[in-house]
Amino acid sequence: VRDCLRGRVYPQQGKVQLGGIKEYSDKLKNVDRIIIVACGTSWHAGLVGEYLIEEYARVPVEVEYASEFRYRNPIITEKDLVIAISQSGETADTMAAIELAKEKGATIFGVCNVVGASIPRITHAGVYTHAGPEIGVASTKAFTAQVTVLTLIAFYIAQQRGAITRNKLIEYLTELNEIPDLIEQTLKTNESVKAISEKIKDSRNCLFLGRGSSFPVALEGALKLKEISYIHAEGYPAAEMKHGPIALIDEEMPVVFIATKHSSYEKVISNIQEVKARKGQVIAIVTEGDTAVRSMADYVIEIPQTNEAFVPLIATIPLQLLSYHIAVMRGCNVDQPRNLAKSVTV
Ligand code: F1P
Repeated sequence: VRDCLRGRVYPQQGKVQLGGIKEYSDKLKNVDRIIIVACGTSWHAGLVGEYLIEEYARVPVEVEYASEFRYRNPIITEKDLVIAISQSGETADTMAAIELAKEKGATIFGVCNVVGASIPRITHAGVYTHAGPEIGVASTKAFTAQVTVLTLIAFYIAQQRGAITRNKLIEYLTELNEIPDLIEQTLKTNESVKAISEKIKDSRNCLFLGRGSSFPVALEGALKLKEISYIHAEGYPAAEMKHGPIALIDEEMPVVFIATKHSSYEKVISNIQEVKARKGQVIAIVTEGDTAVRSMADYVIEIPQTNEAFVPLIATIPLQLLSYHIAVMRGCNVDQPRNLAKSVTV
């Protein structure tokens, strides 16, 4: 994240600089709709981007699985801005989605980790995430870097459109600059996450729930667990639980909540009560010093207090650690999970 922010954020001046996309500042000022296309973890980063861009820049955003988008006949015009996100920059579905949108005249930005990969070569402009090489197949630091870049894009568009005051922007950018330190602090939860992993490592299923921009974090937590430990896991918006997944909850079911002290805190607490009433095991990611969730949950993982906009950057870390420890305890190869390829090029 530090590398990702370097040279891009000037808090004292209230400025965000994002290389190539600066040439499209007029387009960003007037854009009516943004379509984000991606696969897997990158798609989850795109969903976080949707929350942030809509919240701060007030531009409507649609987030599409590239693997589906490319095979339908989507309505795209030259007025649209398409943001393609890919760690590897080689994902065939994302490339096909880009070509389709390009044919229809849309402007395409890429958010990619590998300098000189295929996707940056077929987009009009873009931003490299500079997360460094992902050693394992499952995306981890690339996700954090993608979310960082999307956060900056949201602020940049908000700035171009005058949707955010200069003082507010300075405040956000100053806080964003502190995120690398907060992530380091969050990594200190490792031992307690390992102890929790020991308790739930033999589960057959696991549910991840969150609201707002913590919903994509829940999806990503579930995907990591599936990818590297082969436990069946589902991510849901917490409010959707009562529309189906609640039927699955019993004492065998660990339910991981992202329950930080932000806008939907009270509502998440009532979701936790619903799970406890059905004897589910609750593991909650909470804000440091929280007492209300602690008194209900079976296990809590504390993360530092931060602005709601930056919760996905921090809350994802303990979920990645949780999947990692569970996978190691189950004897799985965390770097090379079965059936998964680093980049899906067909
Ligand atoms: C997309 C992706 C990854 C996943 C796995 C398969 O890759 O779904 O998120 O972890 O590696 O591919 P990319 O387009 O972000 O490189």
